[in-house]
Amino acid sequence: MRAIAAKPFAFELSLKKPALIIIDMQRDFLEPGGFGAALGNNVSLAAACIPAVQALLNTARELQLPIIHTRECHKADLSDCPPYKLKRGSAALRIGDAGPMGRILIDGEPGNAIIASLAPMDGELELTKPGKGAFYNTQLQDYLQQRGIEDLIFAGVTTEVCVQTSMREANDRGYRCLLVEEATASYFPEFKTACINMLVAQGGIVGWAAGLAQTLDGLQKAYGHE
Ligand code: TIU
Repeated sequence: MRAIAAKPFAFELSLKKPALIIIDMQRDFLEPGGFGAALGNNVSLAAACIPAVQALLNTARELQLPIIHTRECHKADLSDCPPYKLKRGSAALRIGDAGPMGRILIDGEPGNAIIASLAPMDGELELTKPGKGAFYNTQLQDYLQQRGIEDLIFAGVTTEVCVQTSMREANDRGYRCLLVEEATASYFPEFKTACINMLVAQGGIVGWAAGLAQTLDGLQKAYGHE
């Protein structure tokens, strides 16, 4: 069987390749001085997943899977940022304020870039999103439908915020979703564990979760040496 060993049961791989969607591996969330740190978090906890995301990305490139990278960001005039979102977090450093890596969470600023080791390559979609979910106010649904993509493999940060929101949005739109456990991280390890348990509970109410080794093995067996 072409499948990835996963929870709550095997994730079958069809002839149509799944897309890899990497959520918000941007400096804002992974390096000191960005939005994640401004919210009071220890960003090294999120950065711990970088090597696993790299391994997944390398395999997806080798096997020519469609690849999508998202960035959470707002327009320079903040017209796409809800007032409540602006007011939350630390008063000292809010969205749009000047920080050590440029204006916090603003499209095009140095801190908003995807980290160099995971930088998108030609042919990969780099998707800006104003919300936590990757479908809200973006062209993602059109992009996936135009290519007939039915299955999504998720990685990125943070597990219980942007990754979970995007996975739930995708599940409601009919995509089968697999989250790769080592390739996602949270500032709160206990939230990551609870989130994965929630997603796969009740027979996979939102989707599947699998280890990195199982995912790479399943993908190689299904799509390698074609
Ligand atoms: N704060 C937090 O955990 N996450 C976010 O604000 N955005 C994403 O998850 N990308």
